[in-house]
Amino acid sequence: MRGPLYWADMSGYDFKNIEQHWQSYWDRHKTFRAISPREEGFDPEKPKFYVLDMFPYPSGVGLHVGHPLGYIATDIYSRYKRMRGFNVLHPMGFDAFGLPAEQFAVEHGVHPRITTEKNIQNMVRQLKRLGLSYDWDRAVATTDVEYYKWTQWIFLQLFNSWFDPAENRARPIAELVQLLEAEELYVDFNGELVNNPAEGLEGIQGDPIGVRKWYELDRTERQELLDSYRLAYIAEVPVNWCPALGTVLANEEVTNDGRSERGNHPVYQRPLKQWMLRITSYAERLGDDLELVEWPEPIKLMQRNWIGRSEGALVEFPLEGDEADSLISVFTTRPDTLFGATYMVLAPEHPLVEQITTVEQRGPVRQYQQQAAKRTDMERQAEGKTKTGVFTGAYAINPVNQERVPIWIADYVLITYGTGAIMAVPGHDHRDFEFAKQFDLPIHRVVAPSEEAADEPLDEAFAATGVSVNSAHGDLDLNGLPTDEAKRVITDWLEENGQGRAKVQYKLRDWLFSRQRYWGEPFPILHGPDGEIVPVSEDELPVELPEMEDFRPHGSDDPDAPPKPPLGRAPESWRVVERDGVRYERELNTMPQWAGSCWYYLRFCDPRNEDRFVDPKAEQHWMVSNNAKGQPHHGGVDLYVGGAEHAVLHLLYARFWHKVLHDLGHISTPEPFGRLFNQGYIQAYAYQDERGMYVDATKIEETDGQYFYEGKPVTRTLGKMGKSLKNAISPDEMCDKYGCDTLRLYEMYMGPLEASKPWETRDIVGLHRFLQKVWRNFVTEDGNIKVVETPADETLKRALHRTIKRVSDDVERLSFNTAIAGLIELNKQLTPLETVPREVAQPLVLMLSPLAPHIAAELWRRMNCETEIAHEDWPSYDPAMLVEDEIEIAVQVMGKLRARLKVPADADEETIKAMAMSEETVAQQLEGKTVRKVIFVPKKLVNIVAN
Ligand code: ANZ
Repeated sequence: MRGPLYWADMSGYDFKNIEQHWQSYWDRHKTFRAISPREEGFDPEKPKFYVLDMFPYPSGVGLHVGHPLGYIATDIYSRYKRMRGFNVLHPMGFDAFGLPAEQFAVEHGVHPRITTEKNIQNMVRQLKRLGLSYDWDRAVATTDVEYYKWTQWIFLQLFNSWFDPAENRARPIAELVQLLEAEELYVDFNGELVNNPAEGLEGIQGDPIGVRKWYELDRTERQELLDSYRLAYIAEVPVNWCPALGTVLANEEVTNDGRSERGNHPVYQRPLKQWMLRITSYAERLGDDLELVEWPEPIKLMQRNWIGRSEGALVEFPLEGDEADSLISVFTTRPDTLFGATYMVLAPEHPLVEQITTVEQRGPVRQYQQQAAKRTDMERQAEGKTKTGVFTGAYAINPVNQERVPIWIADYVLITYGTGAIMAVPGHDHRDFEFAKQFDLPIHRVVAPSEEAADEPLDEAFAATGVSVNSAHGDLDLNGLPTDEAKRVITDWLEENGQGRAKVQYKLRDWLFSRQRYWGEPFPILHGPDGEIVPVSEDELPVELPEMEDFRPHGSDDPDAPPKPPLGRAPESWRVVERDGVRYERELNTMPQWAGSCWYYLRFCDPRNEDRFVDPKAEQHWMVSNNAKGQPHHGGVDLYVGGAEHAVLHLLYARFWHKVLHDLGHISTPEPFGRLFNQGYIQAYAYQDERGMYVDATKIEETDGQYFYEGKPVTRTLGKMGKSLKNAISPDEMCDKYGCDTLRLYEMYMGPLEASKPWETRDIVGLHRFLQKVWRNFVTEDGNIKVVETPADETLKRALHRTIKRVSDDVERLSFNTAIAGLIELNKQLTPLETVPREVAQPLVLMLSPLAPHIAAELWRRMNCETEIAHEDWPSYDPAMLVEDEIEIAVQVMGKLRARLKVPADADEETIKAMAMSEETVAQQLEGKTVRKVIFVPKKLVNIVAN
């Protein structure tokens, strides 16, 4: 592997040429190629390690120094794992469909593919300049036709599957047909599947008598039945419709005051026919399987809250005097409070409203419904808002005591949750209490801290648990039972009396999966003349986006105008497909941006496969991992690093697709990401002038602690780095000035990886000096290497072994700031020496190489090492050399003792500070905070000031 040495600029550390040389060397030699099974050079003995970054959206502005924080960290870890003998997969790609590219294209009249490709090129250039050890041969963009062909294929898998509740997994829809044909399953009159004809008689909805068999259904009924069970289906659902943008928006894309995040246009709630994915079938498994993965607790909690599991009961309230025996079904988490239900509330959109409202109440009810339609769910549920509502004139009967309860409609009840109706218990629910006060409805106490307090008046809702009181009628007596017990007793009673049953309810909604956009994956779906939905067959994939001149969504001022997706204007040759003389129209919506990122980590295992989305051998090699005990762990990617902003959507959607593919036997693991790590943010000072406008942070002058812009005073605040605060710093600029090895070290040295921390360009110099010192310790002024074969003295040897132990431990737990501190310390010990003993020089350069790979590769070669340093073994230490004096240091955060730290007696201030900050409990305290100041009392104390 010995090539020509690079001899430029003998006088000093010539980072520019060194970095250029090694980057092009790695490119040419494909040094970081990951080798899959069936590929030449594959070594089955080598364990694999899969390190993944959340791939970026290729935006036109390129990267700022905040973006690569996580990329640098994963790169260090990947390089380290390679040196530890792993076959490392470390790929990169681009999440390239989506609104910004399309918006840019519309504004500048360029095709989104052209802008996207240009942006990708620029990002690749920027990433390569950071010396990141990606296997670039595996790069994919979600917009590549060869990639989205398989996104469409996965969509077909979803379309052709149903979720079998009996087995709690997805199965091919053909198996549902078989079960129906074999009469192992029947359909009841609610369209629900039952496996025993008698069950149809017992539906708690009351009405069905008997069931229907498959052969009794006509063609359309069969089609409808199957469609209603597919994991991908079309439904009319209330959506955020933005006529001005001509598209449906996700909740996250709508502001609190009901306007579009982009462009600030009005957004209306309206029912529209949309593609949906049945993620709700997986609610239980998505919640339970969080146990299987090693993720930060706050992210698991956010996913659990998003899934929103509630245990409770469905209770049926009969309508008073209703011959048709209609029932109002409610979901409650507190069935024990049933005796305190003094009224009911239906969501204004509830289908029963129309039927039950009395003639006198029709006017006000209708008016209220119109008013409610204008509000978003968020507004409707806002705390502290005065409760509003209207009486329908109708009554229901409380099933436990036969009392009449008035039925109201009110917008604090949402149609999208539970059954869209509630039993109101004002004595024990805050919202119901406010409502009852507002409208003078009775408030009863049915729960008390103790039985003695049964008749204590209620000044506010008593929402806590306690014992049931005032809750007996006929054979049912809950009095004196603690809340949990009362819930059980009443639920059993309801079930026995056919008035209800236990129910687990989830907040999770099915995933709205279509967008009225051009720049997305087309659906592989055709619509027949009589509304029939036909999938495109696999061998006809991909369905390519048609070339179009005008791909703009056509907006409208009229909120009732139907959506007109841009693909509706595609040439007829694309839109219309003829088969056996029948004309089919292609689906005109496209998939949302989340689709492509749901499975890219699988494609990286086998990115050029033309016959399958991933080869099973490659998938098994890269995705099946062993834990410390040698058993396969449950997630495939061994380390996934990205921002916490993806806590729910991307991570939940990807888990869902993964589980479906797993159920259908296409992949091996139940979870996609075994270990997740969230890096913090890089913040930067931002400056505002008197008018509050942000001014260019690079043009600020400081005098006596005051900040000036063009001579005028400005105020300084700390904010997320970016274009909007005018405080972005480009990595290109830092690479030009100091080199990317310096930039990499600085970003890692700023603090623990998970903490957010402010960028200080003047501090980067410190790390640059460190590398210059390393260079001077190894290379003479006239370019000769100072490494010699003479042995090191005892003290230096001990220092080396201590450093190896420490840096290995630190890198293993992603604590790169302390690892760097360790190397700085070791390098200091070399400074007074004329020459460096090889037995110290080599391990030092090896340890430096994941962190600052270019200078390390250069020194390695100058030391006459013939091997590729990237594939060298990580140095090991001799435990006998570690015995040493240690002292204990107290670590405080904001003056509060958080840890006691054992540090080497001779550790310097910087090292101790860095160790203190990365200590586990301290790091936890610092999470999400910014370190303002670190006070150091030698041999005693570190106190960290952060907020
Ligand atoms: C009676 C009751 C008594 C309730 C009590 C609470 C306390 P979570 O935990 O979020 O699942 N609810 C049910 N469906 C609703 C809807 N569509 N819109 C608004 N509120 C709804 O909350 C479940 C509780 O929220 C249910 O239990 C119901 O009020 C209300 F002392 O029923 B409860």
